Amino acid sequence: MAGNRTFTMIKPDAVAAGNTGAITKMIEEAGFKIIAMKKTYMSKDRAGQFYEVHKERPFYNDLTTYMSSGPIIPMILEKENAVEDFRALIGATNPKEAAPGTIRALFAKSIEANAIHGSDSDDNAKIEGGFFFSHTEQF
Ligand code: 3AN
Repeated sequence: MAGNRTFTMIKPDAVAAGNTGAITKMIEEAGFKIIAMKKTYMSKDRAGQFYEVHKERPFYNDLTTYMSSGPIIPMILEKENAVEDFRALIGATNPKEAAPGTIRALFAKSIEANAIHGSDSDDNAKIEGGFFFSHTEQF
C-alpha cells in the first residue's frame, strides 16, 4: 500500500532566488499538507551523509559542495500516494527533461541546482525525514 508521507527539501538555488514562497504555494495547492518545515543548513559532511547512496557517483563531490552552499528548507509532507504524486509535481531530475508546469521546469537552474528534492520511496521518505526532524509521527 502506498504511504501517505514524503520528504522534500527546497535546495540552495531556489532558496537564494527567493522562490520558497512560490514553491511552497505549489506544494499546498497540489494537496500536500506540510507536517514539518524549517530553514536550516547542511555542512559538507552532513550533505555527504544525506547523499551517501551517491558516494561512488562522479557528481558526488560537487553535489555535496553545492548542497552545503546555502540555506535549505526541508519538509515532511502528507497526502495520499505522497511519494509518487510529489515526484510528478517536481518533474525529472534534469530540468531540460522536466514536464512543463512542474516545479523543476519552472525553477531549476541545472541538473545539480535543480530547486527541490523528493524522496523516491516510502522507506527513503522515513529515513530522510528522520535526518532533519524527530517525533513527527505525533503531528
Ligand atoms: P532525484 O533528486 O531526481 O531523485 P537523484 O536521486 O538521482 O535524483 O540524484 C540526487 C541529486 O544528485 C539530484 N537531485 C541532483 O541534484 C544530483 N544529480 C543527479 N544526477 C546528476 C548528474 N548527472 N550531474 C550532476 N548532478 C546530478
